[in-house]
Amino acid sequence: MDQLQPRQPVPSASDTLLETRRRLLKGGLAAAGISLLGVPEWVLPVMAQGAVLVPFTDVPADANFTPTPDRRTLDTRRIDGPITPADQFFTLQHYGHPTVDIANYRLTLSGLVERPLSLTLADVRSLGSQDMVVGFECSGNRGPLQGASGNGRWTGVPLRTVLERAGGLKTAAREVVFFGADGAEEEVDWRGRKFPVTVKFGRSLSTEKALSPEPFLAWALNGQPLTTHQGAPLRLVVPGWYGVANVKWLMEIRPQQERYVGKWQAREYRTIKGEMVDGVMKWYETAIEEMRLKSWVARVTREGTRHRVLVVTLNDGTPLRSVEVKVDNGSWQPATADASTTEKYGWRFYTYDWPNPTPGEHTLVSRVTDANGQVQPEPDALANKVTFLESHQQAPRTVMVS
Ligand SMILES: Nc1nc2c(c(=O)[nH]1)N[C@H]1C(S)=C(S)[C@@H](COP(=O)(O)O)O[C@H]1N2
Ligand SMILES: [Mo]
Repeated sequence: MDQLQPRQPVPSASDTLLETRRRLLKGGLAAAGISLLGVPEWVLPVMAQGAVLVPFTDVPADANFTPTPDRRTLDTRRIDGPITPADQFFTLQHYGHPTVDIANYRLTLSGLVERPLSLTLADVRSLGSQDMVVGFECSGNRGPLQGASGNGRWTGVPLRTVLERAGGLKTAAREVVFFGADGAEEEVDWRGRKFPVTVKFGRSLSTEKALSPEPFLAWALNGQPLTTHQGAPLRLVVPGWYGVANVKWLMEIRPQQERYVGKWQAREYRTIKGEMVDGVMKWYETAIEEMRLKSWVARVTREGTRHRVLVVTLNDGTPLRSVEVKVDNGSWQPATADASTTEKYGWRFYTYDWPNPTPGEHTLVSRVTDANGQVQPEPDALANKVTFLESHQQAPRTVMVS
């Protein structure tokens, strides 16, 4: 998996991030994409009238968010409400967009179901319909912009209802595997030999998770049919889990007895982390499942002399106890929960009113604590996590107050 950062305009030797930062520090705001009035041109229409963005110095003001077919990240400084519009929802996939014949679409239930069958989209939709607000991020999402994250209202049917339609699972089933329409011919390594295999994007859930009430098959986002980007016509959504679980262009559901160890389950998406056990460093390799407790500073706005910090959180659905913000070397200050974001599996917004910041550069960081007393790790607490997935540590940001 490659970098999930926004694509910057190709930098010339003199136009690096550091350079932008230096220009900002020198007060050359126009050069950094700020208009003469001191108002960034990309001020949010949705921010309170007269509110302006306080520029971050850890990303260029004119960072380029032009999407490619395989990568679209959200400019999180422009978040304008709890629901991410479908055309701004981050998207990524590993084999490009497959061609799915929507008119003749069939979802196949194979393997250890009592009655193997295939369903049209209308069949699936006839099983029932419910809405759920679910936010998720790619497990590769990380700072400073955290753009591989989104929050939407999904419409679909519980997975277990669909499994029941196939007569339920045979008792031997231990996992349920989900395959997308996308894939490729690949050389799969095994003991130093390579085998040509047609690989489909696949992920599995334990039968216990698959039969739990939450996972569902979705055909709509924010009231509109899924677009190709979002996995039309049908995708899996596993609330509280990292994005990789949410198999798009879903074609086949296959309960099986064996552990599924396909590439996107067992190899590409895993965390390798060292932990000291009795004074000895031990290495653990784990799968990517529930989202870890995370918060991040999305933006700072100024309205008159009033400065406000917006913090966004995501986790596995455990209720939250508090969110706090720290400025420079100050003490942690409580942030206020936004009443518009109370969904269990959705983004939660918190705001912190920053009293009288002095002109100049400041560092801001947020931390979230859940109802079990679990605290978001310190910025350097995950140093022994050598793969960048699950980067949920506190993420300091720098802003320039004028
Ligand atoms: N079929 C298929 N589903 C997929 C993927 C993929 O490559 N193929 N990528 C996964 C990953 S890694 C992420 S982060 C999410 C992204 O979902 P989105 O594009 O709707 O934001 O889709 C997941 N589902
Ligand atoms: Mo991902």
